Amino acid sequence: MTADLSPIDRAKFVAAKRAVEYVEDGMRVGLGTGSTAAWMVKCLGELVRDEGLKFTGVATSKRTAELAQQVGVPIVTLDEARWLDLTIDGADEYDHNLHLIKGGGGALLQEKIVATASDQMIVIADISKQVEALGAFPLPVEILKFGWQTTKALVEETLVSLDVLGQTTSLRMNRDEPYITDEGNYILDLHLRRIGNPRQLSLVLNQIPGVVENGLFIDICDIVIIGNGDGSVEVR
Ligand code: ABF
Repeated sequence: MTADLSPIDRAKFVAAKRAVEYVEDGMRVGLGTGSTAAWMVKCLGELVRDEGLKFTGVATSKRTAELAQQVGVPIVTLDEARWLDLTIDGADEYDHNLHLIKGGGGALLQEKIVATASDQMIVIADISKQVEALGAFPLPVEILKFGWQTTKALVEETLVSLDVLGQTTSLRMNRDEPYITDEGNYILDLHLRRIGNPRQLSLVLNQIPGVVENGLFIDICDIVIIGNGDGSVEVR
């Protein structure tokens, strides 16, 4: 599975490989979305096949559910699982408080619901995701289609009132059409450069009617496992 990996893929793979060591028999495990999380799902598939690991997964996107099926990871819905022991997912940025920006892959809503329903959340990442302050990566905000332009204007007004740097927003596109999430919503990407107070911004954004959820994960992540291109791993 790992022959001829580029340094970046090796970094993602070794982080994923270390993270699956936390999965024990009988656990209910949230399965993240994205290229790093995909390595984790493949590693779990290997453990099921080669070592008879018995656990159930809850996918955070259609993509992840499909991959899990392909590699033989048993999946149930979150409603069937109700509460999870552990979620393993990627991130777009993490800071020294282990606050995150997620949602670059478009699955932030299910990712946040699943991570919040877990006793423990482990983020797997390469070192490029580590930042001094969140915000260089555009902050995804999932919004309803209904009245989306009004919601966008309200979000922009809110950013101005909070004096957040940058302040441009764009509707995420998929070729010539708006990007549609698994839940049938749109995504606004907020280009902010630096988020001084992520906790406040997250709370205020979620007060806006039309906003379904934002990509700031505050006090949700417990551990970050960082993979490096040379195959070494750090745990924070
Ligand atoms: C998911 O995948 C997202 O929340 C995040 O946007 C993205 C990270 O993707 P990758 O691992 O491909 O960089 O975890």
